[in-house]
Amino acid sequence: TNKDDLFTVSSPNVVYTDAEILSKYTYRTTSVSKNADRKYVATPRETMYDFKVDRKVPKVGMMLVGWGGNNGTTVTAGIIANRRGLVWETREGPRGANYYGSVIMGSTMKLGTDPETMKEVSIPFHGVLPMVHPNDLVIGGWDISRMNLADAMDRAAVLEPTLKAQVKKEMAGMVPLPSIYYPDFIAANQEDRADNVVEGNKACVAHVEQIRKDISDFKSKNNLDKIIVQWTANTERYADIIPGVNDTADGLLKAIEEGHEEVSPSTIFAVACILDKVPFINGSPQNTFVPGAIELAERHGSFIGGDDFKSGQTKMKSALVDFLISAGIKLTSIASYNHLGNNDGKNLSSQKQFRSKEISKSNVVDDMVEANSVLYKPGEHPDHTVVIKYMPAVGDNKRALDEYYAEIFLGGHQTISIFNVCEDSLLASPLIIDLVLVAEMMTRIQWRVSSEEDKDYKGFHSVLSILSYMLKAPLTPPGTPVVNALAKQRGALTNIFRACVGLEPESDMTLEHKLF
Ligand code: NAI
Ligand code: DG6
Repeated sequence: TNKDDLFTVSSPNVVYTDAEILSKYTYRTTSVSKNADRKYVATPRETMYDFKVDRKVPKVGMMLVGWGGNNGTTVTAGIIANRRGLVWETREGPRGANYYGSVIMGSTMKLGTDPETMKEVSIPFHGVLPMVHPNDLVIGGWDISRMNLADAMDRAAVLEPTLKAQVKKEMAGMVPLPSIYYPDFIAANQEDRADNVVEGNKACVAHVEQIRKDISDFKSKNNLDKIIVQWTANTERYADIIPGVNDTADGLLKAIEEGHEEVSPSTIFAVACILDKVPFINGSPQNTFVPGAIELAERHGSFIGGDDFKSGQTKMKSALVDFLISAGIKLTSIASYNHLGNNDGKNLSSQKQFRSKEISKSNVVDDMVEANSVLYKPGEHPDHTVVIKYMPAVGDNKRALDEYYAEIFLGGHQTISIFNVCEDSLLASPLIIDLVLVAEMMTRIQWRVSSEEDKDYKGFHSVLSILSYMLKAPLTPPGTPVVNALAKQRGALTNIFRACVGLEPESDMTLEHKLF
């Protein structure tokens, strides 16, 4: 075994070599159909898979689109602070760098139970598979604003001055690459930032090629094994889906060649990454992944993931609604208000960009409602309103107010009111890290059906729905359902990682504590 391994699995189904972890894993599901009497028939099914995990942790570059924004500067300063183990004074005393808010770096997973003490043994999530450490990420990226990262960090007004002072010198040397800017896609109020743009204001092949070149230059300059690109730039408006333009891979490539105006900058970045098999994740709500982009990713076997970081209000919603509806309580309305004063809020004060966010924030309870046919008739939904207001004075300190109104036993009512206040970018930055770490890990996991041993191993589907926990409107492989419920999303992440080392899904049955 490797000296960095926190544990090994002792099982005939798991083999460790210097280069790989090989496991045989039996996946058990229940297939449901209806019989002639229209009654459900549930049939247990099982498939044995071979998983192969590449143990060599690569040197990875994280390239952010929108690097000079609040998230981009905050995550960069945060990683530098962690790498250097910084401590800084605040009015509440000294504070040190940490990765709080990152599932991978800040949470644990139950490995199993110690039969002697009967207690659970948990290990850091980061230790389950051989993952990249965020301190080792080499960071770069693009922004339509030329400001260096130290000044951009001041502009963001998120971090303590005593922390900023310690990272300032290093960040002053970081300057975003020029980016592509099609003014129609983001709010008009962003125009004064755009002083760092590649020539041309609509899609073209030269833009795709420029991004590919930027990525490959960054990779070779920093001697990297792999790059992951993430969109944390402004929320764009939705692109119209036009037959022949962006509904197929070939149509999209042709539309770029012909300079069609309905191809967004984020889709250009996605296409550039897809063509080079560089994983691309969209942290904003717009429909970057038009059907043509998804088809292109499938064609090239490239990883994509999105959409829109699920940081505060929506994360709470996907946990709370899951709890209410699973408790048999009939949620009848959700009113979600936000006000914030950062540049994201300014951009979202424009109607078309707000609309992208309204969509991603609104569709997050559908699966939970649909699954409960006791409480809701087909097509019945709780009322759901999302309001976002730009309030410059509160800066990045977003306020999110939510009222959940529900019907309880015998016609009674329950009202739950939540007031959530915190720096938005301090919630989003750890998600940016998790998305990179998990997406990278997925590039080193391969599988095949055990009974088809003569076949080659292959990667997971191009659309990385395993990233759903971190995202408001999870993109899933075409035709597969979206899961919004937070616990289920975490279960998928946890249990896929466990399967890769031949461990059963995390089970809370604890029969060992009940049957003796
Ligand atoms: P921000 O406005 O501070 O940063 C965005 C950056 O993108 C700006 O520096 C801007 O100059 C740059 N930009 C705009 N168009 C660009 C392009 N075509 N190419 C390169 N750079 C471009 O916003 P913030 O707060 O960092 O958020 C970034 C995105 O993440 C927004 O879309 C936001 O809605 C989304 N998001 C943020 C969350 C949070 O909690 N902070 C959570 C969920 C999503
Ligand atoms: C206003 O809601 C601004 C948005 O960009 C959000 O702050 C961001 O999408 C995070 O949303 P949530 O719902 O995950 O807190």
